[in-house]
Amino acid sequence: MRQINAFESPRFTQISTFARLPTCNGKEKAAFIGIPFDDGVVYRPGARFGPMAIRDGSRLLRPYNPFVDSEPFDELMMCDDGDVNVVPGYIEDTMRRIEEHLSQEFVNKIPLIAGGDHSITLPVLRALHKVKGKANLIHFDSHYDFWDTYFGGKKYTHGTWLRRALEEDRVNNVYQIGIRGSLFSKEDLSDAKKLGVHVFNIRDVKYNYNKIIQELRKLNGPVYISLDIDVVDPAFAPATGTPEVGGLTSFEVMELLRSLEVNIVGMDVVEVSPPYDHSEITAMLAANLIYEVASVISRNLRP
Ligand SMILES: [Mn+2]
Repeated sequence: MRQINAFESPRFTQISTFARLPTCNGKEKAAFIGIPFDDGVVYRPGARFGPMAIRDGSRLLRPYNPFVDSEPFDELMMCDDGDVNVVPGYIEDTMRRIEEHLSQEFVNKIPLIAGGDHSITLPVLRALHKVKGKANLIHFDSHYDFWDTYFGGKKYTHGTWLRRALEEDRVNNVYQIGIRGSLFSKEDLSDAKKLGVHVFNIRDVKYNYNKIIQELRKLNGPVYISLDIDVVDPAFAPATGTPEVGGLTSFEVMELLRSLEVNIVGMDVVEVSPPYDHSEITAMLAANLIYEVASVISRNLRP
């Protein structure tokens, strides 16, 4: 058993690592990594505290996932690789550090990342592209995140990372799931088409669930999952930067993840802002979503 034994050492004790797993020593197949940066936000701050809260929210995770029939911690020899050294207040310096750090991780590990705001995903995709070539992107979010600039030409925010990734040709097919909420204008809808992004909005998920599952199963080649916690309804995930009402339940997003029979090479859960949380609701959900994806990865890797 890789976790600290909960029958000997109570779950509220010991140094906080993800799921009370050991720190990494190099041989592992998957690693939890924190990227505690939130200077890309345009509304509520606080996602810099995401990795800390998600580690604490993961203390109840147990080794066996019965719904995926998987023991991800053992099968992936999962470990906690600490945090990227971000530079508060300096987004471009931070992006360089993230890219450098993740370029090492992607070589022989599957990174399971806790953000941070969504601006961190651009340098992660740059690293992934550099190491493994272009991957498909499954993007769970209530927002498109492909706006061009904010505040007078500022190119790097948590609402622009996807447009930058597309401009830089870092990704293959992009599927967005759970999109909803008010938009800046009707043109946002046509921009999705122009950019070649496949959009499944919240109604598609609620009314045509099986069609989405079938579409995603057709994805060939490596897949990166980027999950903004605001895809989940604020009733289930209140602690986030730009909440949108009328979203997925925590069960629905877990089932969507469990259904993915694709080659997942990495993932992130971003935009968890603990100062807005209550009773660890959002942090526990984020920890469980990382656990579900790890479970699915180990199931899919089995011959
Ligand atoms: Mn969002």
